[in-house]
Amino acid sequence: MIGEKVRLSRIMRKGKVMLLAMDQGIEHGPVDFNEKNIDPHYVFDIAAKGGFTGFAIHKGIAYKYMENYAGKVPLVLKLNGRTNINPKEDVYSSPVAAVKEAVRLGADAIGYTIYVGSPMEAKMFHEFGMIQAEAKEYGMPSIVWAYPRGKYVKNEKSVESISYAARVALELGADIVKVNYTGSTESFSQVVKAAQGCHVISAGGSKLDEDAFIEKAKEVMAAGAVGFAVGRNVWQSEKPMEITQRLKDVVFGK
Ligand code: FBP
Repeated sequence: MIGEKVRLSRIMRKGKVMLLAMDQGIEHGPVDFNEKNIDPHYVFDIAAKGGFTGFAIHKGIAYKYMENYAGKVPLVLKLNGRTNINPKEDVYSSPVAAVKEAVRLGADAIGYTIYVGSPMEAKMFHEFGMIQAEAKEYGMPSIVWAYPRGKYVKNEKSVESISYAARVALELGADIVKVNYTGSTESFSQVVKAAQGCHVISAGGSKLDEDAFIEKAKEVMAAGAVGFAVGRNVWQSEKPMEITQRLKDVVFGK
């Protein structure tokens, strides 16, 4: 569908993706923020001036701040969310926004988290299925944050469980799947293989030493992934524009 292609071309530059994520306020709480980055303007500025191919946020932030940044960075609207106060055993992310709101806010993609293997998986599959069908009607691409998580998942970091989650995203119709890195190029290429054409991007994860983060980025790209959805490693950095440039060099090539 033409709308989907047009929107995807804004999220994907030269076939690569570099999203800045700031949904941690719901997912982890304000504990992730400091004096500077607690202000959404600060992080929006990094997204816009840093040339990110998208900014992944919840609707409350989008309604209050997006008008200042429209045309400067594409919007990826997260349509579900959860806090980490709830038990991990039957982890569930609830729909919190509608596809129509994403359209109204001028989003170029929707983001949706699915906890593969959770006892609540069936509900999340159903809700995503309905939401994604509606997104398709608007020509809106979808990016699935696919996490193996919940009491039936033996090891949420194993290559097997992350490959399974990536495959689930393909089968559910996601255009892009965001997974946690498996720790080596060799193992991550198995994840990319499992996803078969559903473009794989890696999470940034908790803040690393900056050289170590760039090494990780090189391994991710060498595995055939198309980029990142990164948050804390950028906006928790003392020099966010510098780490952004280094990451850009890895993702898009110098
Ligand atoms: P980070 O780069 O900060 O890890 O952000 C990526 C992300 O997917 C966020 O979009 C999301 O809030 C968070 O990670 C989820 O983390 P967790 O695995 O702790 O639930």
